[in-house]
Amino acid sequence: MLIAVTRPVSPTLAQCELTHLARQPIDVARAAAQHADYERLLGSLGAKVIQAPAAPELPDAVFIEDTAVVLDEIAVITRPGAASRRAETAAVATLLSTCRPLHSVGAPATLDGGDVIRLGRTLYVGRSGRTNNAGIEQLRKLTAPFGYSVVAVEFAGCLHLKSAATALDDGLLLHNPAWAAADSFSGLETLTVDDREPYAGNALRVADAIVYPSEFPRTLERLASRGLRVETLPYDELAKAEGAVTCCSLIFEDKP
Ligand code: CIR
Repeated sequence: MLIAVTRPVSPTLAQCELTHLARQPIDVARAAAQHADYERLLGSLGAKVIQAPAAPELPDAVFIEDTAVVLDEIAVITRPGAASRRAETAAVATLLSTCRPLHSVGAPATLDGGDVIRLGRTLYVGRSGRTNNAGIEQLRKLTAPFGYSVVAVEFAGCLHLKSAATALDDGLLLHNPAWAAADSFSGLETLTVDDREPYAGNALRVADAIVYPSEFPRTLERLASRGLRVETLPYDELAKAEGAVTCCSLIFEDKP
């Protein structure tokens, strides 16, 4: 069965980390309502939604993707690049320890799950303000025994690699070439975002569907005309905290 681990929106969300966005007022109740819709949508797509414990004192806890990289064989607990986010990992580790053997990234490494795109046995890992070389190397060592290869990717202009590109299936990437050069993903087929929608490169695969924000109608059209099954939902309030749809869940098979 497909599991989706989520974490509630914290009442402190407005104090979130921000890197590329200007701070603007966040309506936490509206963000929580959008998050609840997101959880319902994941459930309707066949995932069993498991909520990690609320962490009201951790503003960015809802963006649980950054705390772990869950593969079929192991889960890697990250060491988030933002110091304010490091306390998020403990509860996630406890929860994931019931599903996978756990490994952890240790100092001086930093790694955010939002920088890791998995396509089959290849992990594309963004070198970013959040993920450093040591983080990439530790992930490489931890996953190589299971046949994964790690490809480091340079990008600029956005927070995480997954703000610039995400997998639509194991051979197709949704991609904003303004933020990550196309040759970083050589050999892969890419579908580019509409250049008026720079934030449109983040889509979440859930079973045979793509969960996608309704704020990017032009890129949505490109996804639909590819014949992909796309389920949209409003996501603009969580986006003010620099979050995107992949950030709010960890999705994996309970028994791969
Ligand atoms: C942060 O800056 O860490 C949060 N405000 C947003 C994290 C978004 N996570 C993601 O893209 N994976």
